[in-house]
Formats: sequence, C-alpha cells, structure tokens
Amino acid sequence: MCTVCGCGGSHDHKHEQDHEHGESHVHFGKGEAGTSVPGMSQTRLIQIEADILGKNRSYAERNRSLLADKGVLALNLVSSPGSGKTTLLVETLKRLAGRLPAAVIEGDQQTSNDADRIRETGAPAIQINTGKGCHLDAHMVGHALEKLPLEENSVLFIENVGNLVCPAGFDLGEAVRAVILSVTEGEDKPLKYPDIFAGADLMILNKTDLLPHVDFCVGAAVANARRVNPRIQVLQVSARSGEGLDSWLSWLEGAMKMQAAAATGLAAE
Ligand SMILES: Nc1nc2c(ncn2[C@@H]2O[C@H](COP(=O)(O)OP(=O)(O)O)[C@@H](O)[C@H]2O)c(=O)[nH]1
Ligand SMILES: [Mg+2]
Repeated sequence: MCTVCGCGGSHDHKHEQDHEHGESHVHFGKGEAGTSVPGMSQTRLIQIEADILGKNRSYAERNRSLLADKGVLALNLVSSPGSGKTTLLVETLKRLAGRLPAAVIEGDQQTSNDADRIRETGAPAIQINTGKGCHLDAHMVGHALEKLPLEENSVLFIENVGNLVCPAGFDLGEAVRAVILSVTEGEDKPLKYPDIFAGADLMILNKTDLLPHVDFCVGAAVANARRVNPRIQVLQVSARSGEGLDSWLSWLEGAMKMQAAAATGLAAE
C-alpha cells in the first residue's frame, strides 16, 4: 500500500525522504549555470545560455503576437517519446472537426511520420525535423508558421521533440504549455525532470486505460507535479479509449474563450 496517497501501488515514495546525498551521489548541476561542460566556466556557460535564450525570446514574442493577431490559441505539447502526444492529437482533431479549426506543427529529429498521421485527419500539418537538435525553438516555429495555413480563431498544436529535458528552456510563443505524462512512465518523473513540469500550465496524464495493469499512483503523480509547480492544472485521459477527452475538449474551448476575452480586454484599454 502506498503510504502517501493510499493507492494499491507498491512504490514507497522514497524520494520523500531521500534528499540527503551521500558519497554515492555525484551532482553536476549545483553550479550557478545549473549544468556542466568540461573545460568551460560557469560564467561562460551562463553567457552562452543568456545569448541563445535572449534570441529565442525575441522570436517567441514575434510568434506570440502573430498568433494573437489571428486569435490563434497555441499549445506547446512536451513529453517523453511515446507518451502518446500524436495519438492524443489525432483523437483530439477528429473530435474538433466541425467544432473548432485546428492546425499542427510536428517536431521530431527525423521523419515526417507524425505529420502524415495528423494530415490523415484532414488537419493541416507541417513537420519540422531538428536533426541532432533535441527541441524545437521559436525560430523554427516562425518558419513553420510562414507555411502553415492558420484560420482565424483556431487552435495550433505544436508537438515538441520527445524528451523531458531540452524543450523546457525554449519558449515557442505558445499561450499554453502542456506536459503529457503517461501512466507507464512512473509517478516520480515530475521530481526527476522538474524544469519541464515547473514551466507547464497543464499536465495531461495519458494512457489511463492501462492503470489496472501498471504500478502507477495517480495521486502521487499529481502531488509530485504540484511540488514543483503548485499552479499546474491536471487532466486524466486515455487517447486509446477516449475516456477524459470530453473534459480535454472543454478545457481547450475554455482556454480559447479566456484568450479571446483577454484580447478584447486589451483592445478596450
Ligand atoms: N494503451 C494506450 N496506448 C496509447 C495511448 N496513447 C498512445 N498510446 C500508444 O503509445 C504509443 C506511442 O504513441 P505516440 O502517439 O506515437 O506517442 P508520442 O511519441 O508521444 O507522439 C503508440 O503505440 C500508441 O498507440 C493510450 O491512451 N493508451
Ligand atoms: Mg509523436
């Protein structure tokens, strides 16, 4: 029995007590830069990061204002590979058809497999291949936006490259960052990869159809996510069975309305 949340899982939530690191722990993220590169000082690392992120930020602001002008709600979907981002998008787009226009930017190192899957639903999609890059950046997204037919008052989903580390630092100009965590990944991921959960507005717990078969405690996953990000919203879905997708669609429509209301308020000022 799980002592934190009372579920039937056998996990013991060791991380709750496990913050004392002894001799068996080597930590390379304790400097000011939060990372380490052999031969490079912390100051130089901070300079390089500030330069890159500063440039990215200006591209992101450009994307954001272009999207806002068209009333487009942009979501940046981040997760590990295989959590079900593309499957969730395909099922979402099928249900949005005739209800809310949508378009997709797909990010992967190689192949256009995911954009092909999306186009089969009838929604427009552009694939970005990042090569050795492990995340999308705002400059790449800006180029994709030049090619993507975007309707006024529509939704834009941006499926980021699958990993829980690199996409965390890069604003794409989105209004909403959603992290997808599937129940096969373990409820400790928000603690292990805190940056991506700290920067997200929404956590979508996917593959809930598999809950009876895996040792995953929903309560602990939510508690872990809220430890790194107390304001994170949570939805539970199964892209396979469709459970929870109505709530997800309502959430999207609510976010569209909030964005439109904010734009009207700004215009009135
Ligand atoms: N059981 C189950 N499998 C799912 C679900 N969502 C996605 N999958 C499967 O997970 C695998 C990876 O899905 P995919 O959408 O490609 O993940 P992505 O890499 O995050 O885009 C595929 O085999 C999907 O069929 C779900 O809700 N339940
Ligand atoms: Mg995918």
